Amino acid sequence: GSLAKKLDYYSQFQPSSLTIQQYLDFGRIGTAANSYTFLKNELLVRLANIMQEFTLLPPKLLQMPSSKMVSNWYAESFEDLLLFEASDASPEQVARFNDQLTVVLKRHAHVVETMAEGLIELRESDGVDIASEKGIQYFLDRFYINRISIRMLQNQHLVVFGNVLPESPRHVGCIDPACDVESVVYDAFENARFLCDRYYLTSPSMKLEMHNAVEKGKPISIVAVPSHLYHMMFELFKNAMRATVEYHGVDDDLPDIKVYVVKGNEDLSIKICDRGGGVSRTILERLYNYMYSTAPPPPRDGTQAPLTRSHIGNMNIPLQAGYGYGLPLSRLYARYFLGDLFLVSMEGHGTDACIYLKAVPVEASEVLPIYSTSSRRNLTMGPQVADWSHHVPGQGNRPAQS
Ligand code: W6P
Repeated sequence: GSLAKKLDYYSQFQPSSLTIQQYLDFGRIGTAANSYTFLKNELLVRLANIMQEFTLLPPKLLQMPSSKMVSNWYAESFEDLLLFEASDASPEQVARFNDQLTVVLKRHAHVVETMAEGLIELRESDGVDIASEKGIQYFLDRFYINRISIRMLQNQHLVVFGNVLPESPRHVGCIDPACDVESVVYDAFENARFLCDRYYLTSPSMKLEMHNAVEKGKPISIVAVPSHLYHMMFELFKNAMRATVEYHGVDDDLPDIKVYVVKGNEDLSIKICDRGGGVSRTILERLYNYMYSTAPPPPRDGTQAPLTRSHIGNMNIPLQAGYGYGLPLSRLYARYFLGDLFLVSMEGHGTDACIYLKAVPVEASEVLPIYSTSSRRNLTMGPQVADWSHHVPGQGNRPAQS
């Protein structure tokens, strides 16, 4: 139909990555009409690029009711925005567009939870093979970073040119041009600590060291989206606290969580070190795996005894959906503007979580998935023949495959 034609058309274009500096400039000196003209096209391009990848998911997953719901939301929003394709940038059109954006934002509010339901439905209907799992992992990283970027565009437009209020007079949309990293760290720590105290009746303390290597002795501030930074820090603190309390026990003295924040010429680096016993590399890998981390949220009515394994593992339940996507999503928030998030763990000792962010606003550029032959291959690749050999317990020598 015509929707398929429009999808094909818009997915031929690569999304235009913006730097955080461009977002700032646009928020400061741009006009509503220009923003509207850019956005109505760019949103269609970003939606089309990811909708094409959606269709390449394993058919079994696409048949699940929840996946169908999500896919329908994208189709609806794409169609809603197509209505503005040919319209001019008059104040009336811009106002209508803003109302439509508000509808779209609301429609997509629960995409993450709903996709997680889809994965549960898939797992319950029958097992998931390794190849599908790899494709799903690859897709979800791209899908969620695409979603972060689309919501960023919509939010910026609505705060700067619509009637959504900014967090403070300093903010440009959801960007803080002078984000005080120390206060975000304390805020995230205090809120994680509140949850930890409620669950365990104890919590570790934090030792924070700040080092501004660029302007010695000055507070560290960067151009950033504070909510993204908060999300990452809160998640890492919850994990570090849980590991610390579980490893040492609620009755023992707990080792501090040590945090280092360093601003260099290129990078803002944050390291969060716990002595919570660490995890093996096998388990470390699973922490980023959507399939592995997808569990139905436990009931909230208190029918289960407190402090069972599942409850301990879900200190985050009161504040979020509880699907355990905190870590993979945090890594996407870091990567979104060319940063990164790593975990380095020593089993038997503890874990270091490192976040890197671009300290220079013109270098912090959006990382966006592009629909291409290469993404199609990654999504649809069948099981690959091993090109490294190692012993697999329970399997003898295997005949060489071609
Ligand atoms: C752990 C596991 C983990 C994940 C993320 C951050 C900190 C930690 N500590 O033991």
